Amino acid sequence: MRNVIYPGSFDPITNGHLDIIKRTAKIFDKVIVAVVDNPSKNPMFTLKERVELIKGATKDIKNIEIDCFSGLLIDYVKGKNISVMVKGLRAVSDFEYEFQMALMNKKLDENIETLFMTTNSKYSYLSSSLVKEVFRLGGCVNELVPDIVIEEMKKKI
Ligand code: COD
Repeated sequence: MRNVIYPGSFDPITNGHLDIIKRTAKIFDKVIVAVVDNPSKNPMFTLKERVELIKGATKDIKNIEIDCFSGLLIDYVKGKNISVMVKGLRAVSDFEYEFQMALMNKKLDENIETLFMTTNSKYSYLSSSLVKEVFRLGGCVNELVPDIVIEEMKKKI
C-alpha cells in the first residue's frame, strides 16, 4: 500500500490545498493530511478547528485521513512508517522555501522523499494568509475556499 503525507498549517484549508489533496489521492492509496500544531504562529483557527474544516471539505474523498502533529515533521513521518510526503508549489518563492526544507528533511532522514506537485493555475496566487486578509477587509473569497470555511470565518470576525 502506497501512503503519502501532505503536511501544512491549513489555517484555513483553501481550494488550492483541496486541489493538491484530490490529485494526490488519485495517485496514492491513502493521503494523510497532517496539520501542524503551531500556536506561536497565532493561527485564526485552533488545531481542532482546522482538522474539522479539512474533514468537512474532504468528506467525499474516500482514501484520506486527517491527523495532526507537533515537533519535527520528519519524526512524525517516520513514526507513521511512511516514506513519502507531498508539498504544493505555486511559484519560485515557494520553491526556494520548500527546496530548503526538502534538503534539510533529507539530511535528517535520507530514506524519506519529498515530492512536489505544481499548483493548479486557477489557484496559483492563493494562500491561506491572503484569504484571511481579503475576508477581514470585506472582500469576496467565495471561489477560493470551501463554503464551510466561509461560514466559520464569519464566526471569527
Ligand atoms: N496551490 C498549491 N499548493 C499550495 C497552495 C496552492 N494554492 N497553497 C498552499 N500550498 C501548499 C504549500 O506550498 C505547502 O506545501 C502546503 O500546501 C501547505 O501549505 P500551508 O501554507 O498550509 O502550510 P505551511 O507551508 O505553513 O506548512 C509548513 C510545514 C508545516 C510543512 C512546516 O512548517 C513544517 O514542516 N513544520 C514542522 C517543523 C519542522 O519539521 N521544521 C523543520 C523543517 S525542515
